Amino acid sequence: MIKPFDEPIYMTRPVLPTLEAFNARLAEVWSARWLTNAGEQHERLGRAICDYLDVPEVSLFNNGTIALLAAVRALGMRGEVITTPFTFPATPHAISWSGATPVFCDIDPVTMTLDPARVEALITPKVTGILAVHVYGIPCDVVALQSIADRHGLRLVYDAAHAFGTRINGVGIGNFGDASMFSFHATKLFHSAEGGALTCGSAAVRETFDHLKNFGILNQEEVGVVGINGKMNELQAALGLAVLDCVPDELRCREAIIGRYRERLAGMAGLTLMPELPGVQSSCQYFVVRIDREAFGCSRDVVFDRLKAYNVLARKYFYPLCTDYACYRELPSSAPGLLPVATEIVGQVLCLPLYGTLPFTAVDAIGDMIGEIQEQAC
Ligand code: T4K
Repeated sequence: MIKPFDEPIYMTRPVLPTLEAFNARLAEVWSARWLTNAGEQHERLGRAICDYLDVPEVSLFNNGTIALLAAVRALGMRGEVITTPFTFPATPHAISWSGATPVFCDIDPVTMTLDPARVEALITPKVTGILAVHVYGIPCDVVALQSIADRHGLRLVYDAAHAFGTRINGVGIGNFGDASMFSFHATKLFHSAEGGALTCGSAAVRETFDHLKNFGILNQEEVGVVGINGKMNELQAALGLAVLDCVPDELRCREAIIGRYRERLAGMAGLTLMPELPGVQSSCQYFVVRIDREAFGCSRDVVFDRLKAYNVLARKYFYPLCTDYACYRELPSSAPGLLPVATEIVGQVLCLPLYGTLPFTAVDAIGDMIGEIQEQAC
């Protein structure tokens, strides 16, 4: 048996700038004596994110979930909102916290994102919008979804939590739909420990996001709407600026690691590697594989448990489906019979360790371990 790793190999590790680089930014915060409420670091990070994502407008937030909530409210997505069950709980929660009801829709068998044909079949007069997720950073069918939204007069918001830096034919992913949400959580390629952003094409819409995240305050004597505190503070923004400097190197390392996984795992029976779509530049946020129990020889859950015995802490993102949570199980759209593709895929997915400092030797060993698990299963 291959020797287990001495230390746990986590699915991800945060990108960390040098302490010196972070301290230099902190020194600026200290000398300005300005800690939150649209300070200098916040403004600089906002401009840098606009440049990096190639979007006209950005509003920074304290985390991605509050950003999503603000987008749903600002864009008036009431009644019912069509979304995917194959995502992190924050996606349907943002709909529910806004007082709307999620309508779960099945996914495409290759991209694992919302299936546009299924979306269209679910539209009723109660539906006001679509909240689609670029799951694992794999882009949704943005053309088909936009056409559906236009034909039915629906809002279209993207949860792009995993898609920082994804491009479709050179176009930044934050340019599609009415708005896109990015998460800057510690586990993301780009992060500010906690944080998030909304991008959009219109300055007027961005202003509504800015008001909503600042209690709805219009000026010192007027509050226009029921807002919330969703502001990113100066410490988060300072960390974000320092991390952003590290992103190009991190991306190069992750691309090389993904290439190595692909070489090592290619052709293994019953294993489907994350799809590579033509014209798409990947965010390299996750490296997900699908394990077909029959063809591979054992189930995803067995591979997960055996990898753990080797000290490899892979993750079953995004198992279970949101429709299996107690808070959504009773919705009519949660019936598993309506979600055959998502129900099959959720039992197959496994995210393997992916972060810039993961050595090739570890990638090779993880490949050998998966091979050994298969040999033992057959
Ligand atoms: N929409 C989607 C589609 C999302 O995936 C998310 C968040 C959101 C919306 C909401 O965005 P935020 O409000 O979070 O900005 C993590 C993250 O907390 C969450 O941000 C993320 N998605 C989700 C997919 O993953 P957990 O509970 O699975 O993370 P945790 O603590 O188990 O950490 C995962 C791995 O990272 C571990 O193997 C260890 C490593 N790790 C983690 C942390 C926090 C570190 O090495 N250092 C760290 O500081 O949720």
